[in-house]
Order: sequence, then C-alpha cells, then structure tokens
Amino acid sequence: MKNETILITGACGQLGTELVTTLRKYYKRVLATDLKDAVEALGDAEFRKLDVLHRQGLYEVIQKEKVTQVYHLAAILSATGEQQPELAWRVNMKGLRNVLEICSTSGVKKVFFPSTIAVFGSTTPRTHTPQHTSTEPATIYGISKLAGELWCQWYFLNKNLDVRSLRYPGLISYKTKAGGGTTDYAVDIFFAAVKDKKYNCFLEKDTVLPMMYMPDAVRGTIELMEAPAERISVRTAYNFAGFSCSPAQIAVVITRFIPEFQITYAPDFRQKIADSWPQSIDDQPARNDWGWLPEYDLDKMVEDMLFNLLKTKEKHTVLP
Ligand code: VAH
Repeated sequence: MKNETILITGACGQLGTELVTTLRKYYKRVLATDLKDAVEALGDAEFRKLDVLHRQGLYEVIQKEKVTQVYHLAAILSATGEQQPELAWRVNMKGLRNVLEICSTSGVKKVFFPSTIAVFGSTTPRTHTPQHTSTEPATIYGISKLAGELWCQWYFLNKNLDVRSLRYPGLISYKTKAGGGTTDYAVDIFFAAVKDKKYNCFLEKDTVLPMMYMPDAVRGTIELMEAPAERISVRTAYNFAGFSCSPAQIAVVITRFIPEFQITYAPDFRQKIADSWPQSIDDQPARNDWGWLPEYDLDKMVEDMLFNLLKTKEKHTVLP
C-alpha cells in the first residue's frame, strides 16, 4: 500500500466511482469528493461533499489532509454543456484553475485531468486522428477541455506541476450510469436491452465513435499516473483509444446474447455533436511513451457488460 492520500473530485460520476474503488487497492487513503451526496457505488470509501468552485474549501481540504495526488474529474459533459454553456464553462474552467493553482502551491505531487476526443472538431481528420492535428471543437465542453489541456501544460512548464491527462473516448460501464454525455447511448443500450429487450437510440445507426470499456480506462489512467515523469512527452493530453463502433454494431453483438433485442433510432441534438467528433483515434504516442495497450474490443466488452448486468438482474429478481 502506497502511503499517500489521493483526492478525487467528481467521485460520484461514471469514471469517479470506479477510480475510487481501484485506487483504494493501492493507496493508503483515497478521499472521494463530489458536489452531490455519496452514491452507493462508492461503498464504504471515505467521502465528503466538496465544491471545486469554492477555492478556499478546496485549499483547506488539500492542506489539512496532506493530499499528495488529485484526480480532478468534476466536469459538465458535452450534451449538458450545450444546454447550459455558462455552467459548463464555469465548472470546467474555474474548477480546473482552482485545482491547478492550489496544487501548484500545496506540494501536491501529481494531478490528473480528464480531457476528451471532444477537443477535436470538423476540421480534424476523422479516422486515425493523430496526436497533433487541427483542434477546433464545436461544443463548449470541447472548448473548455481544450483550454484545460493548455492550462495543464502551462502549469507544467511554468510552475513545474506534474499534471497528466488523457483524451477519453466514450466510456462504457455497468456499475454507474453515465450522465450528460453524447456517448451515453453506449451505456443506456445495455440497461435497456436487459430490462426491456429494446432501445430507442438518440444517434443514427451508423454513427461511428471511439469507445473504451471502463476496466481499460481505469487501468490506463493509473498506468499513466504511475509512469516515470521522464516518460511523459505530452503535457496537454494523450490520445487514448480502445475500439470504435456504431449503435448498429453494438446492437448486432447484443442480439447474439439476447436474440429478441430490438433497436430503433430517433436522433436528437446530440447527433450534431457526434458528427463533429472523430471516428477513430491514433494513440501511438501513449503506446510508445508509457506502454498503453487496451485489452477490450467490442465483442469482449458486450459479453462482459451483459454478463454483469444479467447477473445483477438475477440477484435482484430472486431477492424477496
Ligand atoms: C461525452 N462521455 O459524451 C463524454 C465523452 C467523448 C465523449 O467526453 O460528453
């Protein structure tokens, strides 16, 4: 057990709950924080409510608890960000700047910042998108995350803060539902398939997007944070890839396990967001610098998702 204290903001989210659980296996103290009340998925993890926009409160926790690493996950995602742009900009920018400034003056050793493929836009090559290319995001979420990447690089170059970041694709998991994202369909489809054997998808059937299964995302994040500093050559955010798929392709694999599953399509405002994003990502720099390699492809992800959701369903249906 590493004798360190890790603070996680946004710990009640889809990624946060799973990072808390995994980091607790390796670190003596993991302090989960969120604006919301603790969620069941956090189990018996140490938790306290914390608003990343309240600089003094954030400073006091980091100082008093002698925090050594911060995983700053608190953010407003793409879909919600387009509906509430002012809130998205405030949370995603002021929250990050509070974390960076406090960590740079409080002796925090390392900071993790989640970026996203949403930093790319319609001028970016859509397939095998390279690490360094045109980045003209079409969403407030993407704009704020691109600015965030550059703030992280500034703090590394000017304040010697060891900030590391990944451009996450859509994340798929069964333990905590996603919220406010454009890729959320890739989570919702599984819950709907198990519960109702049908799903009405808010994206077109052939909308190919980069995706990743949560076990890969959590492992890759910790591998990045554990890598020797001298191996890190990208101080904005690494391209980070699992596999790419469309709603129709996920549906075909689900139907192998649930033959009666039916999918329909009713694209909404999120289609325009998805159409501005790449279809596949070149993450060779992450593979070269710190040995990144995904373990889950589409088929293996679907099998694991359904196995765990059906297991949970059986457990709950047999209970009195
Ligand atoms: C979203 N799940 O949909 C996030 C993610 C690449 C997409 O950043 O907004």
